[in-house]
Amino acid sequence: MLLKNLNLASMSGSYGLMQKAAILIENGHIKWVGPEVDAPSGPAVNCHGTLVTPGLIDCHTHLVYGGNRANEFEQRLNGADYAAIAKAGGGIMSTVRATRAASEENLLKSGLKRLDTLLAEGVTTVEIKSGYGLDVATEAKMLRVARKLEKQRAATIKNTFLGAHTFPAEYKENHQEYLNIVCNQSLKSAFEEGLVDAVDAFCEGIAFSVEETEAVFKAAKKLNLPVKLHAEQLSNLGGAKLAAKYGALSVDHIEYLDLDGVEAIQKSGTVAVLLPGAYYYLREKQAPPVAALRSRKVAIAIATDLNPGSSPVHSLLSTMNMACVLFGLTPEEALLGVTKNAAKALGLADRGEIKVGHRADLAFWDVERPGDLAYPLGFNPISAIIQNGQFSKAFA
Ligand code: DI6
Ligand code: FE
Repeated sequence: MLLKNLNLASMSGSYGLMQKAAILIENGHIKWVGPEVDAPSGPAVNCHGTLVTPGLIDCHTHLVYGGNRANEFEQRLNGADYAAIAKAGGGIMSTVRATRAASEENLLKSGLKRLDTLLAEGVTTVEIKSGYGLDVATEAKMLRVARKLEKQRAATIKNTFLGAHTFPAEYKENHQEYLNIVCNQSLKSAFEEGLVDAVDAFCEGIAFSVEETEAVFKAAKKLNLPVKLHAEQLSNLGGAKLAAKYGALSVDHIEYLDLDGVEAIQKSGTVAVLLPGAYYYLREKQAPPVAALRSRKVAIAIATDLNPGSSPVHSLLSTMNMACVLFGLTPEEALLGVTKNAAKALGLADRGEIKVGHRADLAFWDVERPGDLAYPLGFNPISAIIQNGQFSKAFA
């Protein structure tokens, strides 16, 4: 398939702009890209001068879960705080109870609705974490649902095991026992079922300590799985430094990351994933250290963190806007954060830019310039979508 009359933003390095560009797709991959005048001959799809970017990548979501936490949203606005709700048995544990009780069929149905909302904005790759099961069977159930979601849509889904999301009520007083279950049972059996692409943990006062997180990372490394970490979201425990030591793909949240932490992830080539949705919903005051990340040239990605508690955000475009307004990212950094750098955060070398050899995952937009994508809130300028070389949404 040859596409002509494109306003290209390849996202190679920076926007990588080219007017009157053409793209040749073969076997789901980009075979050729360049000025239209140099394009191979043959019948072509006229793209009417629309802007084309790589398909967007949401590299951090928890979109498979049961129940909802609208009540906690209301409680917080009546003065309760996120950590206090969690300590009282709500928070993550509340979603754990609902997810354990939900059938696979219901999780699939509600997950599909959320996934489709993301995909409608030109998202073509989504990461989904477990972590609302916290027992062997339910962790596997969540990841199985994520694999089924991938079968039902042309999008790529990457599964992340998050058995170390928090200590379930039944092991609150016996961390060691739960760690044994995570490392030697849950992770192992989900891995053997082919359900795990990476391993994550929540390193925080209300969840796993640095030492406990390290035990999970060791178990991941034994299985040759890449790691990532929810780090320094509510406080600075030094989780990012540990993640860097284990060559983590990404450290996520990082509002409380200090300069030592920035330097550690710079050395390890770990991506800094910013989650402005959680910052916004929790009405957090401390913003992540964007200036330090920038000056050290750490790759910055952004993601929805779609989850029922701290970030019921179902829009990656809105997340780009929030990263700009709340964290001061430039629109260009925001777009790199959902393309090239988000691919890196998932360890995917075959997407995130429009270049030869990459997957033909493309989003077409009714906007003049790529910077316009981060500008509105609640408006979706998508025009067409190509997923793995095929139109999943055609030009109107
Ligand atoms: N941080 C988050 O933002 C999610 N998990 C985590 O460790 C959401 C957790 C939740 O409140 O359900
Ligand atoms: Fe998260």
